[in-house]
Amino acid sequence: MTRTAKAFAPGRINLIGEHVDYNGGTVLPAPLAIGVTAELSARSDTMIAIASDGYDALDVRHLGDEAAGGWSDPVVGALRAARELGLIESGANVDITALLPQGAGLSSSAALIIAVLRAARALAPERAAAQVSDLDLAIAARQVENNFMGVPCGIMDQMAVALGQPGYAMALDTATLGYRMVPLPQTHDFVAIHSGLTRQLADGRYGARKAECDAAKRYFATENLCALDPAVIASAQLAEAPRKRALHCVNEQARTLDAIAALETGDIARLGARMDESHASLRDLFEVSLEPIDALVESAREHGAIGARLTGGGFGGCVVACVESGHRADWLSRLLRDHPDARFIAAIGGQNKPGQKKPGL
Ligand code: GAF
Repeated sequence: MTRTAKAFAPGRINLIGEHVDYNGGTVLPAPLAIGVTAELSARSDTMIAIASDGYDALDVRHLGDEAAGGWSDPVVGALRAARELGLIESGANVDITALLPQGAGLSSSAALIIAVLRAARALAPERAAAQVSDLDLAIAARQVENNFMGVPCGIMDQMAVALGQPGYAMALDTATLGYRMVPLPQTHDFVAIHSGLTRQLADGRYGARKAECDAAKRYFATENLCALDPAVIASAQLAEAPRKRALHCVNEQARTLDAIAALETGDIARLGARMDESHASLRDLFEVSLEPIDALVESAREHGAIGARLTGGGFGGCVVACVESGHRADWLSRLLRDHPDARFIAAIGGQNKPGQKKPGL
């Protein structure tokens, strides 16, 4: 009988710390309950047969294939990585169930890669599987995106997807990969709302921002833009774009550290203020927002969110809003009434904590 293994990997929202994970900074992502499930069965040849309901497609590839620029690249890349990690020797039949929208800024690509890697690990002989930790999977998944798919992303998404825990945000120092789990508040939810605008990390705009940050790194001779002194950036003889990106990084780092402290001490108003400032900086200094997203964020606040911002890479996708749990349903219906193109995707924290008994039950 052919052995099969099934594994799940969640999407994530990032509460704060945007575009700093490839610039030496700290981020605060949290896993969602929705994500991607991969079912794998080993084949004796080197073919990869991929079926996917969520992406509504079938594809046949080869383990030796290079990236083709299509939806199945993450699967091929993940299986090539699984072979390098000693988890598989040949091809596989792969069945993907994806409940995560693509191009929404919720790490659908990292979730797909990690789900396939986890399934490959579950299928592997015990001795081989024991050699591969969740951290190894996160690092391998980033390499798949960077080196196989050609997406120059940082490490936040893969770490959050591979190591995140339901009910917690992950305060992650992307320079050292040190992290600690910070419980989400019982009183508030973080809600992901899709703006209705889809974007792709591979479309060049993310890469352009990365290149501008690299120019700033070269100018200041540092790998860590987040540790620079803002006064030094302000007085630098640097082109406007790299200067603005570097300034965003320094300020975002300070905001993120303050937001983590606020979350840890239950100061939700302060956390919300940092989220608002983060959005303004993504709009004005990092320039990855779009007018309809600014309007959605603005409206989320007007309807009572404690804080709201773009989440993920930008140029479309989702906003995350922090809302009092008891007011969420009402807040959501008013927001969606004003923004017919927007839609609710997921909420975490407060009353949604897995395993948490509802009051009165
Ligand atoms: C995308 C990338 F994949 C992440 O690495 C990160 O840079 C994020 O955009 C922006 O913070 O999700």
